[in-house]
Amino acid sequence: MEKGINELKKVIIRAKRVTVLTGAGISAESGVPTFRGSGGLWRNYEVTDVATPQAFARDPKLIWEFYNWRRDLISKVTFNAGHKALVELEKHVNDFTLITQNVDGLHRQAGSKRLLEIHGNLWEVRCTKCGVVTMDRSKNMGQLPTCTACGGILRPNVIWFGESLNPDMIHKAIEASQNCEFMLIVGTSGIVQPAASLAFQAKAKGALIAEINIEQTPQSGHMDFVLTGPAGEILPMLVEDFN
Ligand code: BJW
Ligand code: ZN
Repeated sequence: MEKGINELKKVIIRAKRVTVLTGAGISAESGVPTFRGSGGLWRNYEVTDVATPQAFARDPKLIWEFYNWRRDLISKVTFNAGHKALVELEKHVNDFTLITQNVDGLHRQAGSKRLLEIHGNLWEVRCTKCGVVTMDRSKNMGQLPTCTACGGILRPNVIWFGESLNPDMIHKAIEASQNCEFMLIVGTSGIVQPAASLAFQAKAKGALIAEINIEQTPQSGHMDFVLTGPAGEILPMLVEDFN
């Protein structure tokens, strides 16, 4: 691992166009549970049971219970050394984009600016009737929150399975992936599309790609660098020579 890290540090210190893609693993050391792994995500539910428009249509109170649990949990945690290291990287690189699949808001809380939250934000709600989007940082939105403007049922403003990503957002993410010279993939299982394809789009355009994860993923074999370990330990090592 040591040799890999030192070579990677040389790539990063020289790179002018860098794109980073993060997933749930970067927030794991803050205490935010990841989606996949032993035990399921919440109670006995898998993410595919609670993060679909069909599940919300069937039982919106249950889905709000899940999101209220997430809101409460995330309100009690803070960003970690991994999030902070990416803020340092952003300061060092001319052309930098951070694409995150996470909805927890911890990258912004840490100070990241050039950020694309491609799966939305847990702290925003959207009216299912009039479409208005509002920020609401309540830890508990109640059983079935409604829109103050039209009375419609509110939903979390996040992207569920089967839903399209915001076209402008995914366009920018693809552009940042295709135009970078180096892409860093942190803490994602690399199975949810279209995010999972971004690393391959970068590589197809000639970028070097690197993965930081505590375990191997289906994408590991395609990486130019694989650094195995916690993001909160490895990311600070990558930026420790910046002044
Ligand atoms: C650590 C660590 C530490 C732990 N340090 N690492 C093409 C082919 C097949 C299917 C599709 C396709 N295109 C679209 C689909 C369907 C679907 C899809 O991808 N399904 C797959 C399951 C196959 N995609 C969609 O529906 C997307 N929409 C779309 O493409 O629209 C057009 C379309 C629709 C339908 C058909 C075709 C086209 C939308 C996807 C939305 C995903 N939404 C969620 C919920 C968001 C809201 C919320 O948070 O509540 O997003 S699901 C969930 O998964 C969440 C995550 O952002 C996402 C990715 O998960 P992530 O981040 O990778 O987390 P984990 O838990 O999986 O992995 C954590 C990793 O961290 C692990 O590897 C650990 O080892 C590691 N780790 N601790 C470093 N300390
Ligand atoms: Zn409304």
